[in-house]
Amino acid sequence: MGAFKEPHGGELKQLYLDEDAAEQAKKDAADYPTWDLTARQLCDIELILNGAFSPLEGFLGKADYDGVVDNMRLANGILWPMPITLDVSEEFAGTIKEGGKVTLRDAEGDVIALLTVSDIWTPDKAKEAREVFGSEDEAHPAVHYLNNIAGPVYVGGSLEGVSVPTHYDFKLLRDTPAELRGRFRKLGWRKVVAFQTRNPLHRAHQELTFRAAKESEANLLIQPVVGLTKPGDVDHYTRVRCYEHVLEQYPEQTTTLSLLNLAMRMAGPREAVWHGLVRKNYGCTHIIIGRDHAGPGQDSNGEDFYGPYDAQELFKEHEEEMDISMVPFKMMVYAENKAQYIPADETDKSDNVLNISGTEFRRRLAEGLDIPDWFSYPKVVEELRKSYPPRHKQGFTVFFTGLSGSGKSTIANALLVKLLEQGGRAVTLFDGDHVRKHLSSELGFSKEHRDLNITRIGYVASEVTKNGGAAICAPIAPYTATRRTVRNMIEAHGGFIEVFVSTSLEVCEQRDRKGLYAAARAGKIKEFTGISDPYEEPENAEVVIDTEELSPDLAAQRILVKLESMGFIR
Ligand code: PPS
Repeated sequence: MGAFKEPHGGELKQLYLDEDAAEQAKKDAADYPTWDLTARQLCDIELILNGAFSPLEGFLGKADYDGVVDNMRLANGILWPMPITLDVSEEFAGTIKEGGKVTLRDAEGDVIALLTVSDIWTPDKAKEAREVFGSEDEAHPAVHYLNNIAGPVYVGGSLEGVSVPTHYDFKLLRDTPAELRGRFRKLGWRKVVAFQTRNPLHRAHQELTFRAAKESEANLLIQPVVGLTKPGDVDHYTRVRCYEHVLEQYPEQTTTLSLLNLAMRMAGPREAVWHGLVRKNYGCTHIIIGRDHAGPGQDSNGEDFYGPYDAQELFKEHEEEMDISMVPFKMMVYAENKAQYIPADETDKSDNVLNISGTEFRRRLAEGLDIPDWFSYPKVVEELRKSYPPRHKQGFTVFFTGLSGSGKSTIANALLVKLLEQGGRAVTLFDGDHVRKHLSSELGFSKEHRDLNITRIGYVASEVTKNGGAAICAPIAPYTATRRTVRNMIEAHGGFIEVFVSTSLEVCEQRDRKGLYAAARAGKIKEFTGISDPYEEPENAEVVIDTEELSPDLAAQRILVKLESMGFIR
């Protein structure tokens, strides 16, 4: 396989207009309907325009899309496994026509490209899910995206690039295919093995990548994905700082690092072929394909979406045509008795093999426990510990929910004082009444307004949590779905402890400290929770408090014990 032949399907595409034409296009752009590109579309368009997705010249038209979905081929027969489509709303689709132009902008309103529309159609998403991702199960992140996030109409057409999408981070590490090919040429690298990753690298990865490069007598390109990866992955800022540390571990002049702004689909076998074609475009001659490459995890029945070697098999079938070689990924394990990493299939009975799984590694990070040097590099662990501090250094939100007069505020106040007494974190209380006065004064009690009120509280609490503080929220929050939304907002940044104050309606009404229940019964207050408006009881709250049994002091104490057992306070 020769290095640096032009990629499959012809030359490397470069779809940007020259400077004068781009200036003119920016002026013309105002005359066309505008579509604001989504985060995924921005990733896709960058790689179409810079040639990483050669031979694509735009978002797929209908014939190409059908071919790609049915048999991984464009209408002209060229291998291309992933539908790269521009999904839009029905409303927007109604404003455009085939043959017309569309202005594509980024979130700041900058014109990225002009699209000449070739096709507008409504795809069969269930078929796309089955054929491309092998399943209609929404536990697959790409199927979830297809069904719930992507617009219902696809628009195909060719692109004229106007401006390069802006990145403010890691500028020196971002390369176009032409730039990376140029670097390889300059360095005299005739054979290059690419390593694709969306995770931080530890010693085992360094060992396996270096071994793969050595065995192929090639140089090594670490090309991590920094576009969109699997939800829950380590953020790319942290990862890139880690990669830079790992780079120091390779012998000089052997290895280079370049970031790829790809939006992954986690499509296993098809994704592996796609990754191969992209790396070929970047000038690589080999790519490492591992066990369960780009795997999406498990489906709703707890079964793997793809077999562990499906990706390698599909790649092998098309390897010749793709003109890039697969280097199968070897599992490396640490043999303590030999004080070195060896391939798992070369160990023998006398070896004392050590391993720390991904889950165990995350547990140790969360609890601030030891991570041995044989597993990772101290500088990598330090970066990860800074971004993912142990729980006792993370922020958290205690979110009370319960009927009016159930005792939420009283317990919340007791908890506030106890946390302040302990010290160590800034504590902020968002009590229902206070929030209604300062944050949501214009809102009433319709479902829509209550949801808005709760998501506002959730947003502010998530900011407090993100910055390491403790937020205590005490609204009624009557709807399960809204509470779940808030949980998702906050759990991304720290702890979320839902406390259901389960005081019954009868008791709340008997107490009626503010006289609101009487007024509600008399019809003077409308939409009153429990009387004329619903309250959906939480089923999975971390703490349930029955105020008929527990004093506010003991209730607050119970929450502190929960926080302790979860590791947030010690
Ligand atoms: S919600 O549903 O979470 O947005 O409600 P919240 O922001 O917690 O506001 C509840 C407080 O507002 C007073 N109030 C009412 N509650 C429920 N329904 C109606 N219609 C209503 N009108 C006024 C009441 O005092 C609630 O305070 P708490 O502290 O819960 O008793």
